Amino acid sequence: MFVEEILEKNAQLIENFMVNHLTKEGVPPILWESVIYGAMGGKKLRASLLFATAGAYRIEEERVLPLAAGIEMIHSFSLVHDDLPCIDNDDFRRGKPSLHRAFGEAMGVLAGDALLVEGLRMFVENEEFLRNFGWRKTVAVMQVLLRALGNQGMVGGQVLDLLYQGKEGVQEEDILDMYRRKTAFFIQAPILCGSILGDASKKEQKVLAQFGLLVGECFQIKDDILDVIQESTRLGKTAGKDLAQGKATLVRVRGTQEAEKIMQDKFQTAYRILESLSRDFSLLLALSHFVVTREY
Ligand code: GRG
Repeated sequence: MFVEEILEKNAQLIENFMVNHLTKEGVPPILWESVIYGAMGGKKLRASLLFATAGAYRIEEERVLPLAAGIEMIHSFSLVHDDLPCIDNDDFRRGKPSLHRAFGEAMGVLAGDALLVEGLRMFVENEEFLRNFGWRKTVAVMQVLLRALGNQGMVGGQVLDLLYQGKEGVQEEDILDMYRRKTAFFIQAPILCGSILGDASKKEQKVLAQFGLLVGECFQIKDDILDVIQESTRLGKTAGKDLAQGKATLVRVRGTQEAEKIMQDKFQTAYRILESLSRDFSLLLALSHFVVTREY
């Protein structure tokens, strides 16, 4: 199966799980509808990274589905809030109007909040997940996710993104630091979660952490390149926004070709360090290759 087919199959699995497990009872219909709207669509890459890592430790997809769905809901929350008028002000996401355009700004805020909270509940309150992995691993996984999202992670990264906007002379290292926080930590997180659930050795966890961070950086650099070279319809979101909004990006300071080269170097390093482990991580490597070759 090609990587894109695997991604599609996994996306279907995740979306079905979300629809079937997100409680409707006692929830205002507009909230349920907008949460589902925000959670649907997209590549569901982070879920696939978790499946691939857990799979390397012989954990079946079904057993990590609640966590995979939760991670994707949390990721969807970040996109919904990112699109709000007070942040990136985008009307288009995942090939459809962004959530606040479809349901209004207040629902953009509230459905975003719900995606974060219900995303955590998706696995923390799942009896089978708790039975399979126990409290210790469940808390460890939550720590990984919350650390990636917190003030030193995604929230802090998003703040830096806003502060650097329209500013001249932002240094390359500051941009890469912002990429790590805003994006890379939450690409690294599902890989770390898979390694924790799989009882990976300390050495394997360290290598997977380095690998995940590099792939996460590659993901954001590729995102910036696509913003310049790809069309909105293929991206499912508004292309050319970074330049229009004066965003500090690697493409802006180094140009598209140089940015591509920096990304390829990081990808090669990531590939080499993961290959140094004797376990079969071929699916994880294939997904990381997709990250740097993707067109959307
Ligand atoms: C974490 C509490 C808390 C707040 C979040 C709004 C915000 C603060 C952060 C925004 C972070 C963000 C949206 C970073 C960009 C990362 C990025 C390029 C996402 C696109 O991911 P894809 O391409 O999206 O995987 P799909 O639609 O495929 O799921």
